[in-house]
Amino acid sequence: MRFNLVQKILQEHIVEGKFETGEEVGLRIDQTLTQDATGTMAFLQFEAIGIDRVQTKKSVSYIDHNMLQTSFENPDDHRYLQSTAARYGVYFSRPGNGICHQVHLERFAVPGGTLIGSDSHTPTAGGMGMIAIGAGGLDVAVAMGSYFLKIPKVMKINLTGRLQPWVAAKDIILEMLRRLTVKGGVGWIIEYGGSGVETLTVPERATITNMGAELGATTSIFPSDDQTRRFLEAQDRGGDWRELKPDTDAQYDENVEINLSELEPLIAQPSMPDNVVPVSEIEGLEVHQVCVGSCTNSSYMDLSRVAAILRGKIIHPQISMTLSPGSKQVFEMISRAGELSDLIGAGARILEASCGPCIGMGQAPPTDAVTLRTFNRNFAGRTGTSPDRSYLCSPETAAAAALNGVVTDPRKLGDYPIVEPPKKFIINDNMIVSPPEDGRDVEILRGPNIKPVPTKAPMTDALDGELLLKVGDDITTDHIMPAGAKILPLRSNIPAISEYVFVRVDETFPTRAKAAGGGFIVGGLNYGQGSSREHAALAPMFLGVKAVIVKSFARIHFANLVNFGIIPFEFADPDDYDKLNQGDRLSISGVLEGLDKGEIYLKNESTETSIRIVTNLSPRQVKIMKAGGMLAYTRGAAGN
Ligand code: MIC
Ligand code: SF4
Repeated sequence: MRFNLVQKILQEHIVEGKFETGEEVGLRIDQTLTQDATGTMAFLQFEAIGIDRVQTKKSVSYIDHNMLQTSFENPDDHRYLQSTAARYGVYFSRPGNGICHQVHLERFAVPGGTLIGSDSHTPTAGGMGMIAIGAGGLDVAVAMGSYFLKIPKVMKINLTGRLQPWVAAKDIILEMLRRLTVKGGVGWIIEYGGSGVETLTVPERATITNMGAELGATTSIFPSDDQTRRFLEAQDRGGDWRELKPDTDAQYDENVEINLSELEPLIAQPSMPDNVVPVSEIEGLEVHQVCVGSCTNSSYMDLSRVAAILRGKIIHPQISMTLSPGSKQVFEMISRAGELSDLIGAGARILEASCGPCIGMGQAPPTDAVTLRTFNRNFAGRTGTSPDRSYLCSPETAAAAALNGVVTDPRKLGDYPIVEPPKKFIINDNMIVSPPEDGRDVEILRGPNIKPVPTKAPMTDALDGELLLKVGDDITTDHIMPAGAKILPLRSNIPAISEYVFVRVDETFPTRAKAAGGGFIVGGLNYGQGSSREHAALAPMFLGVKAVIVKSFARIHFANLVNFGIIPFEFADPDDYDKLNQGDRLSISGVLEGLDKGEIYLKNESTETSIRIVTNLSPRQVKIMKAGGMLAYTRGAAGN
């Protein structure tokens, strides 16, 4: 048998089940990561499950999202997370140390390992040859023991040729989004191969695997080769290297060809990452803000190149440009190399090493302004301004616009600055706190905004209620549970955050849902794409949402709905979507048997019609649904 890379790593980690595409298997998880916006909930649930210490080789708790401290909530969460890390045997990355994915790539990711993270961009570590998967906080809490995954199909992307000057790794993934769309990766793991791979450094590969999340892919992965060895040696981690490649003639479920030499600078237009066109097509568009950073493009090489482009020049007077380094290591490196001075000299506004503007933690653009961002998501309203005009591009394209005040094909800037990968990074892990050998005496510090996790009663055999909201295709978790500086501090307080469910779609939703005593939601294709935030399931559950009926689901949100006892139904016939209207009275009887059979009839009492709806649940997920969610199920299984 000839195996591809994904199959090799998964097989090494299977602890339960049969290795077959579509089968659910239990995997041994080597590492986990959590971040502060999802981490408080993950650790509250970890506490509720009642495990004494994490069972992974390494778990890391990062503070990088909720960095604005306009009141006590965020700093209280940081303190809670520092204390839970010490209590349960988890490494703690202090605020200021950087964005989880960048720091994890630098200091923790290991070729051939498995990583589950409570953030959808966890696949960034796939650039290091890891199987790295984003999941909801509760799944990560449980994964600190074990994790279940349906074996996805594997798509091979064969890269040939070499990127031309001013064309970047970001353009490769934008090209993938242009071709495959935000739904194209659902149900797939994407494995990169071909002669073009060896021309890409690990941080460049990480830009690509990071944004595989926008394709909806379960994860993306590169082989571990000499580039990987050089990166690890430069990080003083040469001992973590191991060569990993697919067998010759390994089989894939689909093959895609990309010739790197033929790519040109690309840009995603508002408000979807797959709305991609060549930069040259929209040249001359006036720009008002440029933001460089985020877990997609904040490596040392990225910032160093931007500094080289801006050196000795001044940012266009109409533009406000921000720059957020991905990590303390990156920050220190650009500082010692003098590149920070170049950036400051050119007028860039330097922010701390964190997610910052990417998640709407400040730097909202002005009304009607065009903002160019090196980030991965431009979903409507995510900038903090609504409506917004947010574009996604490479650091090179962002820097060109920053100088000219209009969208500019960076190839017009002249000589491409050569930036060599560092032979040695500055290594200083003094912002990573190791847990004590025995944390049982550590006191867990809780602020007043940290409320217990709401739970749900076991599933009942009959459900009825109002169709509270009907939405279309590609609804993101940013639509369902918006983020931003105002709402994010409520992540550890479900009653409070539930007041914001769907407000960007319909501000009356929370009030109506509560008045109706809960009900149903109907949606189109790829429902729940985007982030891993389980709040997009937990808060609707708190408002009484019983089932979501859609044409298709995004992977992580589907799992989160299961975890919180909301039934994820799909239309057997997608045309039946048109037979349901907001405000209709719906009912389902024989739910428990329906869950076993995977199909059931939904009665529309208002029109007196019935339609067939189906579930795509594994036998384990059926048990979770019946128990009322994962917490109840796990506690039951552990006898707690
Ligand atoms: C995002 O980019 O949307 C986030 C914020 O990082 C989320 C996690 C969250 O909502 O806390 C993600 O990508 O999973
Ligand atoms: Fe942070 Fe943005 Fe990356 Fe999410 S996408 S982890 S908010 S930098």
